[in-house]
Amino acid sequence: MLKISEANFDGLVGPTHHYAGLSFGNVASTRNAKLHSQPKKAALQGIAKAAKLRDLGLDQGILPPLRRPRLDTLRSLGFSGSDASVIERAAKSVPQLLSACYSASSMWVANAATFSPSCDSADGRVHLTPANLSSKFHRSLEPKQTGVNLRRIFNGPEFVHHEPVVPQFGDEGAANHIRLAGRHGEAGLEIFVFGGSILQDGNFQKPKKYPARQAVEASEAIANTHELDLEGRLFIQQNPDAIDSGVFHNDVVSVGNENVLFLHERAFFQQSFALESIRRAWRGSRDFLVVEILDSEVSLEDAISSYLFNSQLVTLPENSEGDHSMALICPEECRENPKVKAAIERVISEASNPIQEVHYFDVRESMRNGGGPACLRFRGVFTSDEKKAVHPGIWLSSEREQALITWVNRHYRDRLSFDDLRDPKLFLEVTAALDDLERVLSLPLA
Ligand code: SUG
Repeated sequence: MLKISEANFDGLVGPTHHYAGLSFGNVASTRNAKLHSQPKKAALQGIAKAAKLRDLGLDQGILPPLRRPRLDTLRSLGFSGSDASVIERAAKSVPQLLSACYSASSMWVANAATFSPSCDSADGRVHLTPANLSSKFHRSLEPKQTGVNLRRIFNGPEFVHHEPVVPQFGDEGAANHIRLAGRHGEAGLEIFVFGGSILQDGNFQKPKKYPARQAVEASEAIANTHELDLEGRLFIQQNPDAIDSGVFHNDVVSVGNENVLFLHERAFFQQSFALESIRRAWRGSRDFLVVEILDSEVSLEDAISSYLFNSQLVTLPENSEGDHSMALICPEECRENPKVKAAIERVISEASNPIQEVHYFDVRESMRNGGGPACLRFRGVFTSDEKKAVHPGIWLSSEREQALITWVNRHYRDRLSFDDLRDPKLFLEVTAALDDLERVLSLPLA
C-alpha cells in the first residue's frame, strides 16, 4: 500500500505584523485595533509551534510571508511620486489603506488555498485553489502572490493549480473546508462550509450583524474543479448566529482529522441534521466519530475567546502498541479558561475517541488579530512521491529552524505601531528581510 500522510505548513509571520482593525466580524481584530504589535515575538512564537509539531514526529514545513507593502496597489489607486512620497501621501489621506497594504495577514495560511489530495480527485492528482479572500480588502491582495508561491512550492505534474474563484463568490480557502476520511490515505469526504449564497440569497438564513464571507457558489466551483466525486463532497451551512457572535471562519468552531470531527454544538445551521448528513455520506474504513462540545459545557463565547476549536487536531506517529492516537494543539488561552481546560481534559480522558494528548502554545501575537494555531497552518495529504516533489527549502529541519530564528532576529523590529508604517525606512527594511529569506528557503518570493 502507498504511504500517504499529512503534512502541515505554517505561515511565517511577516515583518510588518501589526494590529489595524481591518476585519469587521473578527472580534479580536476590532478589539485590538491600534495596539502596538511585536513582530519579532510573533514570528518566533509561530516558529516554535511549528518546530514542536516536527518534534512530535509530524511532517512540518513553512510557507513564506508575502511581500509587503503593496506599493503597486497604492500607485494603482492614484498615489504617485517616489516610494517615500507614495507612503507619506497614503498615510495622510487614507491611513487604513496604508495599513491594508502593509498587512501581514498572509500568515493565516489556512486561508491561502483549498487543497484536495490525489486520493480524492478523479484524475489522481493533487488540486490547489488559492482563496480569493474577496470579502476583506487587505486579504484580497493575497491570492495572486499566494498562487505564484504555491506553484513554485508544489511544482510538478502531480499538482494541479487552479485560478482563484471569481471574486463575486467569496472564498476563504481551507478555513471553511474540512476533510474527513477513514485514514488520511483513503478517499475522503470533503465538507465545504459556507455562510451564504450570492445567486440564491433568499434561500438561506443570513447573519444579521456580521458578513458571511464564504459563498456556496465558490465551494461548489472548487468541488467541481478539484474533480471530487459526488459521494466525496458535502456542503453544509455555518450557523448564522455563530457568525454574528464572531465566528468569521468555520475553523473557529470545528476541526476535523481523519475519522474525528471535533466541534461546538452551535457550529452548523441545524446541526443535528448536518451531522446526520455526514453520517449518511460516510464511507471511511473506520467509524465516524463526533466529539461535540455542548454550549452548557463551553459557551460559544468561551469557545471564541479561547479558540478551542481553532486547535489543530493531528494524528501522531505509531506508538509502541501500534496505535495512532491524536493530539490537540491548542492556544494558551484554552489552558487559562477553566471551563475550556476541563472540557479538553474530559475529552482526553474518554476512551471513546482517539484524542489522547494536548499541547498548549503561546501564539498570542497572532491571536490578537483572530488567528489561532489552525489559522496559522495549511495542511495537505501526500503520497511519498508527491512529498518528494515539494520544494525542499520549505521543510522545517532543525537547521532551517535555526536559520529562520537567526533571520528573524536580524531583520524584525521588536515593536510596531501604525505611525511606524509612515517611516520609509521600514519599507527598505522589510524588502531587505524578504530578499534575505529567499536565500534561507532557496526560493524566489512573490
Ligand atoms: O481574515 N485577521 C484575519 C484572521 C484570519 C484567521 N484565519 C482563520 N480563521 N483561518 C482575518 O480576519 C486582521 C488584520 C488586522 O486587523 O490587522 C485579520 O486579517
